[in-house]
Amino acid sequence: MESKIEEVFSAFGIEGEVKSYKIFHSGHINTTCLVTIEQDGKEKQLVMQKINSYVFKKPEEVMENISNVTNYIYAKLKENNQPTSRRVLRFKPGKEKKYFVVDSEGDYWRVYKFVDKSICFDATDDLVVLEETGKAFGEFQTLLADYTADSLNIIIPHFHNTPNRYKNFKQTLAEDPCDRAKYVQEEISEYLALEEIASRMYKMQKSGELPLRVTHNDTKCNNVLFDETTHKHICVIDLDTVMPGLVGFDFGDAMRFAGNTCVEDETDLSKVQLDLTKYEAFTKGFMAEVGSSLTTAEKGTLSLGAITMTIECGLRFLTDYIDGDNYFKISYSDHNLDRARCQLKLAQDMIKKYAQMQEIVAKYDIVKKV
Ligand code: GN1
Ligand code: MG
Repeated sequence: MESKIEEVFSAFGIEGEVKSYKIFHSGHINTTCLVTIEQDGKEKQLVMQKINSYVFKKPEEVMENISNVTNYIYAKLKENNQPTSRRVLRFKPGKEKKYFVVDSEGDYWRVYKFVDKSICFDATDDLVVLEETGKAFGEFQTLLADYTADSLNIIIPHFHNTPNRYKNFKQTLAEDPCDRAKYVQEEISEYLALEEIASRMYKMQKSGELPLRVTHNDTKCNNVLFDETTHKHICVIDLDTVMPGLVGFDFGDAMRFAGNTCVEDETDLSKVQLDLTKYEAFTKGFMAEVGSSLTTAEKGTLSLGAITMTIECGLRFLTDYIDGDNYFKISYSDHNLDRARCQLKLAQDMIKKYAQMQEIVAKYDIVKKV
């Protein structure tokens, strides 16, 4: 890694002596490294990331979206007389004002300033942190409300097109390249039984019942930075998949990840369920930021968004398991299968708790209460 840091930093024209580095392991896609350098006697921290080219076929388009969106948020904060420091990621421009460099092996790298005194949570039981997470993703929506969604590059076509995810799943199953389908017959039929419910929101969008907005599309709680002392949210990170999408999917993916009583790859399924107190805390924060600008249909499908995202993500894990683990990084051989089983259990529990989830959303529907 040392020589790669030297190579990438020199391509970016970053001067100074590399003091130390630390590799982060929480993301499933990109390789992320925190680098401490000394510049003019002062220590400075930078985050260096290799963009996964299996997942992101056009890294230059990823960086075009990210630089445009972060520059837009920066300008918006200024316009609203809000502080800009730490509130949005700032990427280093490389040559020709492109926000990446390509190394000798053809890999794409980006670098941004580490947000000082920030932390992120891979999981949390702290309801205040969950409410702050809701605020962070709600605020992200609000800041980008006037951004022209059509101008964004479509980074991964059909990313949250659940019917298409089912189509890919069935194709992979038919090919069964690693002869693994025989081990997961039960999971396969349980996921197939959920196809109709998981496809509802996509159909509602297609028929014009749900609008497309600029969405984050990967709203895991570890994609929010918090102040290390106050635990207030600072900004949203991991902007790779910012694209037009459904607000219910941003809400829902957040609850898939942070509303679970367990981690995403919990193997003791008796522990896996939706924690309604976590769901309520997140909903409170999210609705306070963005609730008043959502349509009735959008508010009415936030809970369904959580069910949809949980099924879809689990199905993607199962597809990748059957395909031979090409997409998500894994730490052991059945990792994707464990993730898929955990999501299935969570989705089934959400379906049972649907009425309570809807009541919680209604409780924080500000417009209705006025
Ligand atoms: C991936 O990059 P990371 O780990 O934040 C994935 C998401 C999944 C998530 C599941 C580009 O996110 O869609 O929901 O794993 N990102 C991409 O943990 O596929
Ligand atoms: Mg990501």
